[in-house]
Amino acid sequence: MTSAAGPLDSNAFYTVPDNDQFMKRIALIGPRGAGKSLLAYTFSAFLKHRPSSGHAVAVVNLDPSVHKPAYVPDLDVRHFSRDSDVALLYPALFKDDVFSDRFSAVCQQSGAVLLDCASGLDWVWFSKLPSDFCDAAWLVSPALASESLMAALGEALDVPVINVVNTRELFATEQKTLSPFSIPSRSRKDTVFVNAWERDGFDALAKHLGPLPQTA
Ligand SMILES: Nc1nc2c(ncn2[C@@H]2O[C@H](COP(=O)(O)OP(=O)(O)OP(=O)(O)O)[C@@H](O)[C@H]2O)c(=O)[nH]1
Ligand SMILES: [Mg+2]
Repeated sequence: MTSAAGPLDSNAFYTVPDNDQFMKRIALIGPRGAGKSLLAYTFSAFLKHRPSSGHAVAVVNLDPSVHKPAYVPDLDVRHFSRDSDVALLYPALFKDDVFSDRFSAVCQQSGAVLLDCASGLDWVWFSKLPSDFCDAAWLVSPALASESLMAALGEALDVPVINVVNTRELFATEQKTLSPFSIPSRSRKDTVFVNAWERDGFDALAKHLGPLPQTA
């Protein structure tokens, strides 16, 4: 993806979902403790119980280091490897025929698939999730991500990226101000505020999946 745009046109590097396409496979990425796994659990439960969802929801654990996930994964990276260096693990995993087959089977049986990724963002640049494994990425973070970070993630992952701001209530105002993520974003189209614990903001988040495909 190339662009002659300058820094003020960072939106050119990533595409915000415009809700005309159903985003089925969502990678939850972000810093340690931002609430990716809790969100995977509570948001998948929310979708499952929402009458209009109409489809099963699956959660794939892609965190090899997790001891005891809050949910029962439909597919679990720990059955393939416990190598915590995901920059090395992910490229091998996505080339693994057994994993690929099981992932495809989970996707076929599910309306939405949440991929609960390992913490940190460094691996994104060294071993991006192949875009044939995910349709969009949700950056779960305790404060607003900067335009430049969003642009960099969109460019690296080559899928639409939105910022899901979670655990915000856990941080003091001073910390929010000092956070490197707190540069105000010009565009709010790509930002959703949730509380994974209280299950707040989930209706707005579900809209970012786009309209459900029509079933025959
Ligand atoms: N109060 C509150 N606690 C939260 C929220 N989201 C997550 N937590 C808590 O924050 C802690 C970390 O949440 P996780 O879901 O494990 O975070 P994670 O991003 O998966 O963390 P890693 O897997 O280590 O990267 C847990 O104790 C959660 O219960 C939230 O919205 N509000
Ligand atoms: Mg986690």
